[in-house]
Amino acid sequence: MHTQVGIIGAGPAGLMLSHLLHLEGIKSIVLEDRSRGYVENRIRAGVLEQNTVDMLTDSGVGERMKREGMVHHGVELRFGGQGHRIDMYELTGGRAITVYGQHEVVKDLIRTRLDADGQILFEAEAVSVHDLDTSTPKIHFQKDDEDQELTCDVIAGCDGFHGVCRPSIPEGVLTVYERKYPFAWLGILAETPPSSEELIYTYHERGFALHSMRSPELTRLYIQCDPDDDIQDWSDERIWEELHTRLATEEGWALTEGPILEEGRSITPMRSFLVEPMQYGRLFLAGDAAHVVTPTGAKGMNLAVADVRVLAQALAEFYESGRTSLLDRYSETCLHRVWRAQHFSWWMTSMLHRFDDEDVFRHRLQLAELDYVASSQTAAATLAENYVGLPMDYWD
Ligand code: RFL
Ligand code: PHB
Repeated sequence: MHTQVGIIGAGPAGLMLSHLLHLEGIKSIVLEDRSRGYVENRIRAGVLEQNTVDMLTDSGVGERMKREGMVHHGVELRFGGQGHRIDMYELTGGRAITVYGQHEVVKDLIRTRLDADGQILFEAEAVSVHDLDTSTPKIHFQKDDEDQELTCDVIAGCDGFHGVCRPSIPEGVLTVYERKYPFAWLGILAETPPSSEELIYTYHERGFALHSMRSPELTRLYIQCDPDDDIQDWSDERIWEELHTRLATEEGWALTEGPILEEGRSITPMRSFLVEPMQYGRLFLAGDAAHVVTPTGAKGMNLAVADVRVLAQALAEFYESGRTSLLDRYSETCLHRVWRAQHFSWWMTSMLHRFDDEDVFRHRLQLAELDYVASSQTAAATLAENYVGLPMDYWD
């Protein structure tokens, strides 16, 4: 089997890349370990920054998002029993976020690729990658219990944090940056209308809580928990009690409860992770395969699609003229944005989570910082412009 670009992974990065390449007349095959049903129902991110919305719209896959996505102009910071609205729209000269589930983006991209006769092989596990430093790299994969080989000009490693591509790069090539945090997020999806029109990021003595949503009927909620917690130990009653306590306000804000859906229940450890460079020979890493940010900044999926936009443009130049100037700069170009997002995500995480109960000084510093962001236009503008996403040409 042969194609121009062999893509491993049908998450937002791999699917968007395949779609953008198709628009440039470049052929690709996507190999995905899981079934179509699995990737289309995997509940993950929900916040699209303006760049992502623009990219989906401009490339012709934004129609359902425009109809069903919820445009938010503001976000709330809640601490000390009080809410403080950050008017992102006003502070950024008219930029906003759109709340639309990652799995909905994945569904839209899969349908668009298949309608255009694109090749996505589901339940095809890439086992190993070979000849990365030659002009004919190869992917060995298994489908229907058979070993198969895909040869290509370029491999795009869009296979997420646990994929096969990054570990295949020879030792000594990559510099790894990593930070683990002493907490995790317990996430749930509840069948109940959101209790607020906008997202609420809460800092409470008992830990972080986030009120988000997926639709007018579905609420997405997260609470900070211990990374070693067993999900079985979190009964529905305990989850709701903790959410009520952390999200409570002095004015008596009410959180509406509803049945918790099994598919949305998860515990996610917090980590910041990044490798440099994001390339080795003809292998290019994109999205979570190259970097993971803490979810507090809502940047992971947005970075994944920003990476592949850079990669698609570089590959377009390569196939049109044989030049590799953009491909050679791929990693450097992406890493400006990735490091900015790493910092923003780390900052939001540091400001909004309970670290050490004994460290009262740190707790007071966090409150002082929140107070500053909530009351200073300048500080609020920093949060707003990062949250809605810096424009794609910001570093040009
Ligand atoms: P993905 O989505 O992990 O896709 C990788 C795909 O590769 C497949 N795969 C393989 N296929 C074939 N052969 C192999 N050997 C393979 N190994 C792996 C996998 O099955 C999978 O389908 O990576 P991608 O495309 O880079 O996308 C990254 C995003 O998924 C991720 O960054 C976001 O979900 C992070 N994230 C958030 N990002 C946002 O932008 N906004 C948010 O609001 C947001 N909230 C979140 C989040 C992630 C969370 N969790 C669960 C980690 C909230 C949470 C709780
Ligand atoms: C979500 O809705 O899943 C979500 C929203 C904001 C975040 C993280 C996750 O920062």
